[in-house]
Amino acid sequence: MEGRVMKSTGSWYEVLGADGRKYNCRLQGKLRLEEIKENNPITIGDRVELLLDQNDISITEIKPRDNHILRQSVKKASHSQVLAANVDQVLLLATLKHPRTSLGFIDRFLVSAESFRIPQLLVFNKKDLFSQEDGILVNSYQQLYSTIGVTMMTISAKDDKDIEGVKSLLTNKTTLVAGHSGVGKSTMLNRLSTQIRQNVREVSDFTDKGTHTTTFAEMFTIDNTTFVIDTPGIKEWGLVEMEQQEISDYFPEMRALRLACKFGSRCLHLTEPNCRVRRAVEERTVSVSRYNSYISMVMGEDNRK
Ligand SMILES: Nc1nc2c(ncn2[C@@H]2O[C@H](COP(=O)(O)OP(=O)(O)OP(=O)(O)O)[C@@H](O)[C@H]2O)c(=O)[nH]1
Ligand SMILES: [Mg+2]
Ligand SMILES: [Zn+2]
Repeated sequence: MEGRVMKSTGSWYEVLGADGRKYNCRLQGKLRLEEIKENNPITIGDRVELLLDQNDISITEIKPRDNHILRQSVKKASHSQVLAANVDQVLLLATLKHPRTSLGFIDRFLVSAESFRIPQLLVFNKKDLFSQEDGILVNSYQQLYSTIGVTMMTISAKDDKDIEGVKSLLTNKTTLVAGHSGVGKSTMLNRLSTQIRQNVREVSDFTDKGTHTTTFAEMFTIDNTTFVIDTPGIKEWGLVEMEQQEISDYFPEMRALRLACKFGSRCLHLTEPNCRVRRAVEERTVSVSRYNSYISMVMGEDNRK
Protein backbone atom coordinates (compact mmCIF):
# COMPACT_ATOMS: atom_id res chain seq x y z
CA MET A 1 0.00 0.00 0.00
CA GLU A 2 1.15 3.52 -0.74
CA GLY A 3 1.40 6.18 1.91
CA ARG A 4 2.64 9.65 2.66
CA VAL A 5 4.96 10.61 5.53
CA MET A 6 3.22 13.06 7.87
CA LYS A 7 5.67 13.16 10.76
CA SER A 8 9.06 11.83 11.67
CA THR A 9 10.29 11.30 15.22
CA GLY A 10 13.70 9.69 15.29
CA SER A 11 13.37 6.31 13.66
CA TRP A 12 9.56 6.24 13.74
CA TYR A 13 7.40 7.70 11.01
CA GLU A 14 3.73 8.51 10.96
CA VAL A 15 2.41 7.57 7.55
CA LEU A 16 -1.03 8.27 6.12
CA GLY A 17 -1.96 5.16 4.16
CA ALA A 18 -4.00 5.14 0.96
CA ASP A 19 -6.78 3.62 3.09
CA GLY A 20 -7.03 6.88 5.04
CA ARG A 21 -5.57 5.40 8.22
CA LYS A 22 -2.45 6.55 10.01
CA TYR A 23 0.33 4.09 10.71
CA ASN A 24 3.35 4.32 12.96
CA CYS A 25 6.14 2.52 11.22
CA ARG A 26 9.86 2.06 10.88
CA LEU A 27 12.11 1.56 7.91
CA GLN A 28 12.76 -1.94 6.73
CA GLY A 29 16.23 -3.08 7.81
CA LYS A 30 17.71 -3.17 4.34
CA LEU A 31 16.48 0.35 3.61
CA ARG A 32 17.99 1.70 6.81
CA LEU A 33 21.48 0.92 5.57
CA GLU A 34 20.89 2.51 2.16
CA GLU A 35 19.44 5.55 3.82
CA ILE A 36 22.60 6.20 5.77
CA LYS A 37 24.80 5.66 2.73
CA GLU A 38 22.92 8.09 0.55
CA ASN A 39 22.46 10.63 3.31
CA ASN A 40 18.93 10.98 2.04
CA PRO A 41 16.70 10.48 5.05
CA ILE A 42 12.97 10.13 4.74
CA THR A 43 11.31 13.45 5.11
CA ILE A 44 7.82 14.84 5.53
CA GLY A 45 5.81 14.62 2.34
CA ASP A 46 7.71 11.61 1.03
CA ARG A 47 5.63 9.02 -0.78
CA VAL A 48 6.44 5.56 0.47
CA GLU A 49 5.41 1.94 0.03
CA LEU A 50 4.14 0.21 3.16
CA LEU A 51 4.30 -3.47 3.93
CA LEU A 52 1.67 -4.67 6.36
CA ASP A 53 2.47 -7.83 8.25
CA GLN A 54 0.26 -9.30 10.94
CA ASN A 55 1.90 -7.36 13.72
CA ASP A 56 4.36 -5.14 11.95
CA ILE A 57 4.19 -2.30 9.48
CA SER A 58 7.28 -1.05 7.73
CA ILE A 59 8.38 1.26 4.97
CA THR A 60 9.88 -0.79 2.15
CA GLU A 61 10.39 1.84 -0.51
CA ILE A 62 10.75 5.61 -0.90
CA LYS A 63 9.28 6.83 -4.18
CA PRO A 64 11.24 9.31 -6.27
CA ARG A 65 10.65 12.90 -5.14
CA ASP A 66 9.10 15.55 -7.40
CA ASN A 67 11.10 18.14 -5.46
CA HIS A 68 12.40 18.92 -2.02
CA ILE A 69 13.08 22.01 0.00
CA LEU A 70 16.31 22.40 1.94
CA ARG A 71 17.35 24.94 4.45
CA GLN A 72 20.88 25.63 5.37
CA SER A 73 22.13 26.79 8.72
CA VAL A 74 23.70 30.23 8.33
CA LYS A 75 26.23 29.53 11.06
CA LYS A 76 27.21 26.09 9.86
CA ALA A 77 27.46 26.35 6.10
CA SER A 78 27.93 22.61 5.70
CA HIS A 79 24.79 21.85 7.59
CA SER A 80 21.72 21.61 5.40
CA GLN A 81 18.50 19.90 6.20
CA VAL A 82 15.74 18.51 4.01
CA LEU A 83 12.61 20.15 5.36
CA ALA A 84 10.03 18.46 3.16
CA ALA A 85 9.49 16.76 -0.18
CA ASN A 86 6.81 16.82 -2.86
CA VAL A 87 5.47 20.26 -2.01
CA ASP A 88 3.43 22.25 -4.56
CA GLN A 89 4.06 25.60 -2.95
CA VAL A 90 5.51 27.38 0.07
CA LEU A 91 3.58 29.91 2.10
CA LEU A 92 5.71 32.44 3.92
CA LEU A 93 3.76 33.94 6.80
CA ALA A 94 5.10 37.38 7.69
CA THR A 95 4.18 40.16 10.11
CA LEU A 96 5.00 43.85 10.32
CA LYS A 97 5.23 43.69 14.12
CA HIS A 98 4.99 41.20 17.00
CA PRO A 99 7.43 40.06 15.58
CA ARG A 100 8.77 42.06 12.64
CA THR A 101 9.66 40.29 9.39
CA SER A 102 12.18 42.21 7.27
CA LEU A 103 12.05 42.49 3.49
CA GLY A 104 15.58 41.05 3.40
CA PHE A 105 14.36 37.91 5.11
CA ILE A 106 11.34 37.66 2.82
CA ASP A 107 13.45 38.01 -0.34
CA ARG A 108 15.99 35.48 0.89
CA PHE A 109 13.21 32.99 1.48
CA LEU A 110 11.58 33.65 -1.90
CA VAL A 111 14.90 33.28 -3.72
CA SER A 112 15.55 30.01 -1.98
CA ALA A 113 12.15 28.60 -2.97
CA GLU A 114 12.64 29.90 -6.51
CA SER A 115 15.93 27.99 -6.70
CA PHE A 116 13.98 24.80 -5.96
CA ARG A 117 11.37 25.92 -8.54
CA ILE A 118 8.64 25.92 -5.93
CA PRO A 119 5.91 28.60 -6.30
CA GLN A 120 5.57 31.03 -3.41
CA LEU A 121 2.73 32.64 -1.51
CA LEU A 122 3.41 35.59 0.77
CA VAL A 123 0.83 36.17 3.49
CA PHE A 124 1.00 39.06 5.94
CA ASN A 125 -0.75 38.21 9.20
CA LYS A 126 -2.01 40.22 12.19
CA LYS A 127 -3.62 42.94 10.12
CA ASP A 128 -5.84 43.67 13.13
CA LEU A 129 -2.73 45.23 14.70
CA PHE A 130 -2.00 47.49 11.70
CA SER A 131 -1.91 51.25 12.09
CA GLN A 132 -2.99 53.35 9.14
CA GLU A 133 0.66 53.71 8.07
CA ASP A 134 1.11 49.93 8.31
CA GLY A 135 -1.81 49.48 5.94
CA ILE A 136 -0.19 51.81 3.41
CA LEU A 137 3.14 50.04 3.75
CA VAL A 138 1.61 46.62 3.20
CA ASN A 139 -0.23 47.91 0.12
CA SER A 140 3.10 48.97 -1.34
CA TYR A 141 4.46 45.47 -0.67
CA GLN A 142 1.40 44.04 -2.39
CA GLN A 143 2.18 46.19 -5.41
CA LEU A 144 5.83 45.15 -5.40
CA TYR A 145 5.37 41.41 -5.01
CA SER A 146 2.46 41.09 -7.42
CA THR A 147 4.64 42.50 -10.20
CA ILE A 148 7.17 39.70 -9.68
CA GLY A 149 4.64 36.90 -9.68
CA VAL A 150 4.31 36.20 -5.96
CA THR A 151 0.74 35.84 -4.75
CA MET A 152 0.33 38.06 -1.70
CA MET A 153 -2.49 38.35 0.78
CA THR A 154 -3.05 40.26 4.01
CA ILE A 155 -5.02 38.53 6.75
CA SER A 156 -5.83 38.21 10.37
CA ALA A 157 -5.69 34.55 11.35
CA LYS A 158 -8.54 35.30 13.74
CA ASP A 159 -10.90 36.39 10.96
CA ASP A 160 -13.09 33.65 9.42
CA LYS A 161 -13.39 35.37 6.05
CA ASP A 162 -9.62 35.78 5.77
CA ILE A 163 -9.15 32.10 6.62
CA GLU A 164 -11.53 31.18 3.78
CA GLY A 165 -9.32 33.23 1.48
CA VAL A 166 -6.23 31.33 2.59
CA LYS A 167 -8.05 28.03 2.20
CA SER A 168 -8.83 28.80 -1.43
CA LEU A 169 -5.10 29.14 -2.11
CA LEU A 170 -4.35 25.77 -0.53
CA THR A 171 -7.05 23.51 -1.98
CA ASN A 172 -5.77 20.34 -3.71
CA LYS A 173 -2.15 21.21 -2.96
CA THR A 174 0.63 20.41 -0.52
CA THR A 175 1.81 23.63 1.10
CA LEU A 176 4.75 24.17 3.42
CA VAL A 177 4.05 27.01 5.87
CA ALA A 178 7.14 28.86 7.12
CA GLY A 179 8.02 32.08 8.93
CA HIS A 180 9.55 33.54 12.07
CA SER A 181 8.47 32.20 15.44
CA GLY A 182 5.33 33.97 16.63
CA VAL A 183 3.92 35.11 13.27
CA GLY A 184 0.89 32.83 13.76
CA LYS A 185 1.57 29.77 11.59
CA SER A 186 -0.01 27.33 14.02
CA THR A 187 -2.86 29.72 14.82
CA MET A 188 -3.69 29.94 11.11
CA LEU A 189 -3.53 26.16 10.61
CA ASN A 190 -5.72 25.49 13.63
CA ARG A 191 -8.34 27.73 12.05
CA LEU A 192 -8.12 25.93 8.71
CA SER A 193 -9.28 22.60 10.08
CA THR A 194 -10.77 21.39 13.34
CA GLN A 195 -8.51 18.33 12.94
CA ILE A 196 -5.45 20.51 13.54
CA ARG A 197 -4.76 21.29 17.17
CA GLN A 198 -1.28 22.77 17.37
CA ASN A 199 -0.08 24.58 20.47
CA VAL A 200 0.17 28.34 20.15
CA ARG A 201 1.81 30.80 22.51
CA GLU A 202 2.03 34.54 22.89
CA VAL A 203 4.89 36.59 21.55
CA SER A 204 7.16 37.85 24.33
CA ASP A 205 6.41 41.49 25.27
CA PHE A 206 10.03 41.90 26.27
CA THR A 207 11.81 40.75 23.08
CA ASP A 208 8.87 41.08 20.65
CA LYS A 209 9.74 37.60 19.42
CA GLY A 210 8.00 34.26 19.42
CA THR A 211 8.99 31.51 21.83
CA HIS A 212 9.49 28.62 19.38
CA THR A 213 6.31 26.86 20.33
CA THR A 214 6.28 24.44 17.39
CA THR A 215 9.43 22.34 17.62
CA PHE A 216 9.18 19.90 14.72
CA ALA A 217 7.59 19.93 11.29
CA GLU A 218 4.39 17.99 10.78
CA MET A 219 2.00 17.51 7.91
CA PHE A 220 -1.78 17.68 8.29
CA THR A 221 -4.73 17.13 6.01
CA ILE A 222 -7.42 19.73 5.45
CA ASP A 223 -9.27 17.32 3.17
CA ASN A 224 -8.26 14.20 1.19
CA THR A 225 -6.29 16.18 -1.37
CA THR A 226 -5.15 19.20 0.64
CA PHE A 227 -2.05 18.96 2.80
CA VAL A 228 -0.33 21.60 4.94
CA ILE A 229 2.98 21.41 6.78
CA ASP A 230 3.45 23.36 10.00
CA THR A 231 7.12 24.11 10.70
CA PRO A 232 9.11 25.52 13.63
CA GLY A 233 9.84 29.26 13.46
CA ILE A 234 12.98 30.18 11.56
CA LYS A 235 15.38 32.98 12.50
CA GLU A 236 17.28 33.08 9.27
CA TRP A 237 17.26 31.35 5.96
CA GLY A 238 20.59 30.40 4.41
CA LEU A 239 21.08 29.98 0.69
CA VAL A 240 21.96 26.46 -0.24
CA GLU A 241 24.88 25.86 -2.59
CA MET A 242 24.33 28.86 -4.76
CA GLU A 243 26.99 30.45 -6.96
CA GLN A 244 27.23 34.25 -6.88
CA GLN A 245 26.43 34.43 -10.60
CA GLU A 246 23.39 32.27 -10.12
CA ILE A 247 21.56 34.43 -7.58
CA SER A 248 19.99 36.94 -10.01
CA ASP A 249 18.46 33.98 -11.85
CA TYR A 250 16.17 33.53 -8.87
CA PHE A 251 14.97 37.13 -8.89
CA PRO A 252 12.34 36.81 -11.64
CA GLU A 253 12.48 40.52 -12.47
CA MET A 254 16.27 40.33 -12.96
CA ARG A 255 16.35 36.99 -14.70
CA ALA A 256 14.84 38.45 -17.85
CA LEU A 257 17.35 41.32 -17.97
CA ARG A 258 20.64 39.75 -17.08
CA LEU A 259 21.57 38.55 -20.55
CA ALA A 260 21.35 42.15 -21.77
CA CYS A 261 24.22 43.11 -19.43
CA LYS A 262 27.54 43.72 -21.16
CA PHE A 263 29.09 40.77 -19.34
CA GLY A 264 25.98 38.65 -19.78
CA SER A 265 25.62 35.80 -17.33
CA ARG A 266 28.98 36.68 -15.72
CA CYS A 267 27.69 40.09 -14.57
CA LEU A 268 27.10 40.38 -10.83
CA HIS A 269 25.22 43.68 -11.36
CA LEU A 270 27.43 45.51 -8.87
CA THR A 271 29.86 47.94 -10.53
CA GLU A 272 30.26 46.38 -13.98
CA PRO A 273 29.87 48.73 -16.96
CA ASN A 274 26.67 48.66 -19.03
CA CYS A 275 24.72 46.63 -16.53
CA ARG A 276 21.10 46.28 -17.62
CA VAL A 277 19.94 45.30 -14.13
CA ARG A 278 21.44 48.42 -12.52
CA ARG A 279 19.85 50.58 -15.18
CA ALA A 280 16.50 48.99 -14.34
CA VAL A 281 17.05 49.87 -10.67
CA GLU A 282 17.71 53.51 -11.66
CA GLU A 283 14.56 53.46 -13.74
CA ARG A 284 12.73 51.83 -10.82
CA THR A 285 11.49 48.91 -12.90
CA VAL A 286 13.48 46.79 -10.45
CA SER A 287 12.71 47.93 -6.90
CA VAL A 288 15.47 49.34 -4.70
CA SER A 289 14.51 47.08 -1.80
CA ARG A 290 14.76 43.96 -3.98
CA TYR A 291 18.10 45.12 -5.35
CA ASN A 292 19.38 45.74 -1.81
CA SER A 293 18.32 42.22 -0.85
CA TYR A 294 20.14 40.96 -3.92
CA ILE A 295 23.37 42.77 -2.99
CA SER A 296 23.21 41.42 0.53
CA MET A 297 22.92 37.87 -0.83
CA VAL A 298 25.74 38.29 -3.34
CA MET A 299 27.98 39.69 -0.61
CA GLY A 300 27.15 36.64 1.48
CA GLU A 301 25.68 38.66 4.32
CA ASP A 302 22.98 36.96 6.23
CA ASN A 303 19.74 38.71 6.96
CA ARG A 304 20.12 39.05 10.70
CA LYS A 305 20.13 42.62 11.89
N1 LIG B 1 -3.39 40.07 17.05
C1 LIG B 1 -3.20 38.91 16.40
N2 LIG B 1 -2.51 37.92 17.01
C2 LIG B 1 -2.34 36.77 16.33
C3 LIG B 1 -2.83 36.57 15.01
N3 LIG B 1 -2.48 35.33 14.61
C4 LIG B 1 -1.78 34.77 15.63
N4 LIG B 1 -1.70 35.63 16.67
C5 LIG B 1 -1.04 35.40 17.96
O1 LIG B 1 0.36 35.25 17.77
C6 LIG B 1 0.92 34.43 18.79
C7 LIG B 1 1.83 33.38 18.16
O2 LIG B 1 1.06 32.48 17.40
P1 LIG B 1 1.56 31.02 17.00
O3 LIG B 1 0.49 30.45 16.14
O4 LIG B 1 1.97 30.25 18.19
O5 LIG B 1 2.85 31.38 16.12
P2 LIG B 1 3.80 30.38 15.29
O6 LIG B 1 4.14 31.08 14.03
O7 LIG B 1 3.17 29.05 15.16
O8 LIG B 1 5.11 30.32 16.22
P3 LIG B 1 6.21 29.13 16.40
O9 LIG B 1 5.47 27.85 16.57
O10 LIG B 1 6.96 29.53 17.64
O11 LIG B 1 7.06 29.17 15.17
C8 LIG B 1 -0.27 33.84 19.55
O12 LIG B 1 -0.43 34.57 20.75
C9 LIG B 1 -1.44 34.08 18.61
O13 LIG B 1 -2.67 34.22 19.31
C10 LIG B 1 -3.58 37.64 14.41
O14 LIG B 1 -4.04 37.57 13.27
N5 LIG B 1 -3.71 38.79 15.15
MG1 LIG C 1 3.79 27.15 15.75
ZN1 LIG D 1 24.40 43.27 -14.79
